[in-house]
Amino acid sequence: MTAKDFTHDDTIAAIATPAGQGGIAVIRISGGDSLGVLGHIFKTSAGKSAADMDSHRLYHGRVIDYASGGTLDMALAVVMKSPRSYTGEDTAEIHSHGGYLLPGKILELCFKNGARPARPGEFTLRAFLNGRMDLAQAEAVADLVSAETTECLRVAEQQLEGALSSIINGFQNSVLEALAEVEARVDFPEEDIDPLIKERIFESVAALIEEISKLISTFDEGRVLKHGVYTAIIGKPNVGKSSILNRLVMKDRAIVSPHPGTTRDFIEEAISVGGIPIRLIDTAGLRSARDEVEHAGVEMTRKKAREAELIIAVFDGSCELDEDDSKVMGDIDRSKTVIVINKSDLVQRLSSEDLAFVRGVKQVVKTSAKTGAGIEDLKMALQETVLGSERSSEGAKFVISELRHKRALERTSESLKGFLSALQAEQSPEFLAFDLRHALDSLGEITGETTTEEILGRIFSKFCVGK
Ligand SMILES: Nc1nc2c(ncn2[C@@H]2O[C@H](COP(=O)(O)OP(=O)(O)OP(=O)(O)O)[C@@H](O)[C@H]2O)c(=O)[nH]1
Ligand SMILES: [Mg+2]
Repeated sequence: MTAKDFTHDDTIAAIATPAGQGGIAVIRISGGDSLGVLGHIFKTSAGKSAADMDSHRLYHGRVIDYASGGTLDMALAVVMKSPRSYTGEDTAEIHSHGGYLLPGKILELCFKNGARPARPGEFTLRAFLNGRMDLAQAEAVADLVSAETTECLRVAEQQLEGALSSIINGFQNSVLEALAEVEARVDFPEEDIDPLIKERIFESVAALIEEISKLISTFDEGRVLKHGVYTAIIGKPNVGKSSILNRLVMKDRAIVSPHPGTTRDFIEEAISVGGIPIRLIDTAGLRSARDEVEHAGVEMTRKKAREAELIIAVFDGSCELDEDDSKVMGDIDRSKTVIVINKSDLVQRLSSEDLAFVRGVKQVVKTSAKTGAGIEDLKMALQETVLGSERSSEGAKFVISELRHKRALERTSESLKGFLSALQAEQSPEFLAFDLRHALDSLGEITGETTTEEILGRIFSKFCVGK
C-alpha cells in the first residue's frame, strides 16, 4: 500500500458475501458519494430515490441499469448515513439475489456510476481511520471471519469488543501516571525525587512489567488457537495410522488395507479438539526401506515428523515390539509426543512397559481404531500435550494471538525495565521520561495510535475484499 491508499475521500464498492449460489448477496458501497451511486441504480417500490431514503431503514425496490433501461433485480437496499455506519462514512448496501453472475453485474453498475473497486480490508481500514474502532479491534474482524473453531471465535469476539484495547489502555494509564510524576520534576532537575514517591513509582511500574509479562505468556495458547497445531501420525507400516486418522476425523478419509505400505502420500485433515484446531497429517509407514522409492518416502515422513508441533506415534498392541518399532521415534522431541498402542481389541502382546525405552513421553493411550475405544482419551491426551494439564483459561481468559502484539508488549517491557534501572541510578528526569514515552509508543502500536502506514498496509492486505 502507498500513502494514497490511506486517503479516503472517494467512494468504494465491493461484494461483501462469498461468491457462488446463495439466497442473497450484499453489495456494499462506502464514501461521500454512496447515496449518489445508489441513486443512479436503485429505486424503491414507492418510487423514492436514495437521497430520500431514511437512514438505517430497509427498502424494497429495483436495481436498474438505466443505460440499457432494464431491471437487473428486485432487491432490498439500505443507506446508513455518516457517522452511524461501519466505516463512519455514508454507506449503502444492496441485498440482491445471490449467484455467480448477478451480484457482479450490480457491482459493475456501481463502478459505472462513480464507485471504484474496494481493496482488501478497505471498509475496515476506513472504520479504523475514521475512529470507529482501534487497530486491535480491526484485526479482530479478520480473525472473526477466519475463525475455524469456537475457541478462536471466542478470542476474536473478545478482542472485537475491546477486551485487548481496554487492557492496553489500562497499561497506558499506569505509564502516564509515572510520566506525570517524572515530568513534574523536569523543571527542577537539581531536586531529587521524594523517596516515598520514588518508591511508589518503582512499585507500580514493576507491577506493570509483571502484568505485561503475564499477557505475553498467553501468546503460545493464542497462536495455537489461531493457527492450529501441525500434527504428524507416525509409526511402522500396518499399525493403524490411517485407521486412527479416519476415526479422529469421523470419515473414511485415508485408504486402509491389511497390506503394509498402503499410505504413500501425505493426507491432511483438520479437526477441533477442545476448541484447538489440530491439523492431522497421515504419513507413510516407517521401516527399513526396501527400495529407493520407499527410502524417499521414509525420509519425507521423517522430515514431516521433525517439522510437526505434535506427534502421534502409533504401535500395534497385538504384536511384539520389533526393530522397525524401536526406530520410529528417531530424534523426535518426546515432550511433544503422544504414544498410541492401537488394536486394543485383539490379544495384547505389547504393554506400556515395553515402550519404556521411549523416555520423556508423558502420554500413552490405548485405542482400537476398529471399535473406536480410546479415541476420546487420545483427544484428551492431544489437548493436554498442547496446552499442558493445568490449562487455566476455563474458557474465559483473554489471550493474545498476534505476533505483532507480542513484539510490541516485549518492547514496552524493555523500555519499562530501562526506566526502572534509570530510576535506581538517579538519572535525570528527562532521561526517565524518555523510557516511559518509548513504552507508551510501543503500547500505542497495538491500538494503532502510533502505527506506521507500512504496518497498516501489511495488516489490511490480509483481509478479504468487501470486509
Ligand atoms: N483389529 C484391529 N485392526 C485394526 C485396527 N486398526 C487398524 N486395523 C487394521 O490394520 C490394517 C492396517 O491399517 P491401516 O490403518 O491401513 O494402517 P497404517 O498404519 O495406515 O498402514 P500403512 O499405511 O501401510 O503404513 C487394516 O487391515 C486395518 O483394518 C484396530 O484397532 N484393530
Ligand atoms: Mg496408512
